[in-house]
Amino acid sequence: MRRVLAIAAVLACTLAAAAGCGDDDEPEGPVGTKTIEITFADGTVTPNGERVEVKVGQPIELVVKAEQEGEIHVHSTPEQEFTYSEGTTTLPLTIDKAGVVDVESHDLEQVIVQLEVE
Ligand SMILES: [Cu+2]
Repeated sequence: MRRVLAIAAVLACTLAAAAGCGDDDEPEGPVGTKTIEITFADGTVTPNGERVEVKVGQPIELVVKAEQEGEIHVHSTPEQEFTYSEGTTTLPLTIDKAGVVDVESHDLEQVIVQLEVE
């Protein structure tokens, strides 16, 4: 019985997070810049498909750390492409339509983050 309740609590929590409730570290208020750190190392990338909530028009900065240069695709409409260099590169971007936008490395064939734009 106790176990069933625990599972129900976890489910409720997951649903709340999916709906955009309270999984943010940032305080509510004027929309600041959303910084997303992306690290390429040893043929992998971090994060790895994680969902990140942003607002329509919110300034976003992808801070990319990499051992070699490469390219990031942002599957917004229209699509945006960014190149980063060896070391740390900061890529500013905004999404002006609501929806889920994949940010991908085609070199690794990997979704880095999915921007949940609302
Ligand atoms: Cu792409």
